[in-house]
Amino acid sequence: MILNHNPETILASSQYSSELKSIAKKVLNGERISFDEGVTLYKKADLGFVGALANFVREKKNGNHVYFNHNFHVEPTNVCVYSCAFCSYSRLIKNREQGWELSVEQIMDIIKKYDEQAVTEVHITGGVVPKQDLEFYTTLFKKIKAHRPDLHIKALTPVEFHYIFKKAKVSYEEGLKLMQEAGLGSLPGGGAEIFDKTIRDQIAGGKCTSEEWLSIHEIWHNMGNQSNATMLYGHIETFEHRIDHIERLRQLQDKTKGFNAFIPLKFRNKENQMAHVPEVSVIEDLRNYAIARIYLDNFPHIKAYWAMIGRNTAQLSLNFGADDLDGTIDDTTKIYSMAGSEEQSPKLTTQELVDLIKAVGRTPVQRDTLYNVVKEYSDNENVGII
Ligand code: V47
Ligand code: SF4
Repeated sequence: MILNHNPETILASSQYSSELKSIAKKVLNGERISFDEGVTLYKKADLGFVGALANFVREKKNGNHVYFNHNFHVEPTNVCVYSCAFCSYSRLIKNREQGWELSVEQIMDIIKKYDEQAVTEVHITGGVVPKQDLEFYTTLFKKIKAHRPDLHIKALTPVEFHYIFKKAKVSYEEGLKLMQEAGLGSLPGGGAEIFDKTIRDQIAGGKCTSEEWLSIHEIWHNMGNQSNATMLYGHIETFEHRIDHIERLRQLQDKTKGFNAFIPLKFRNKENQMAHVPEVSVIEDLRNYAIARIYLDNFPHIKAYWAMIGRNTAQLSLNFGADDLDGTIDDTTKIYSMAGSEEQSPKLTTQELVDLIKAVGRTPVQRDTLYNVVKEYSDNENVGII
């Protein structure tokens, strides 16, 4: 395996087949690779090969920059009407006494805790319960905006929207418009899991379909807004299913250009119904970031969500296609610690994020949710007080 970020080395090497080299030539010429070529990368290309190509694409798109933001999460409930097999976090509605269900006032108390802090984004998502309906969320968003107009609300996934809008008997268009008017700024990428129906039915049966997930993002984009997209990988899916997933995202992005970041989410197997399924290796995580970077030629950013993958692998991923680490988080999410992530209390200071990025020779850039630059940390510059 060649671990060298000069992609020309790959073309010159006798180690790689002509099939792989023809894919490399396409990537280096800025041409799009096909579904079958994507599958070939997963099946036949080693980490050195996909890493060099992904780094080439990443530097063409984002130079040496690594983005992060100042954010925190609110998880309004961990009770859920669904019971996805991979979820370690939710408590079924019949066991709701084991979970939490926050009121609008309790959430506002969390928001107010950040009054003196320079956070730019609140990320709100969690389980699905009847009480947290359209009225609940529009009231919440209005209150957050009245209290702190500059705080960007990145909230709810199509899983939640589909349930909420159906219950309120409004169309996706009407519902999203009401959410936007109340203060919703953008959509996070959750709930996508894996789009293939047979796998989705097995691991996330009953919640919104892949078509519904894509349709909600399309409508949101057509309203002039932006969002992210995730893929839950490393469980019972095949490489073909992963390419099918990112192919559907690439097609929608061609139409709308509304996605900012693609976020691969590694399946973590602690205390869920799929605990018998082993987790994939770090090598596979890095290959997956790299192939996503190569395939999704129309996505501006690939995010390595450090709270899920761990800060060490996230740092490594910065040389394998990823250019975004998400944010400071401030120990406000339980989804991954409960699923077995090495980050049991996810919290990084600005200085820690900056150091982590500089240690691999990249330039840290603090961004807002929509990737406007807040501050670039050039060499030897102190972070100062945040
Ligand atoms: O949809 C749940 C995943 C997602 C497990 O848009 C699991 O910026 C692995 O979407 N193993 C929610 N994954 C989190 C999410 C997200 C996170 C960070 C940033 C953004 C963004 C979005 O978490 C769920 C599901 O796919 N998940 N359980 C698990 N055991
Ligand atoms: Fe509910 Fe989301 Fe967990 Fe599925 S992944 S059970 S929808 S909280």
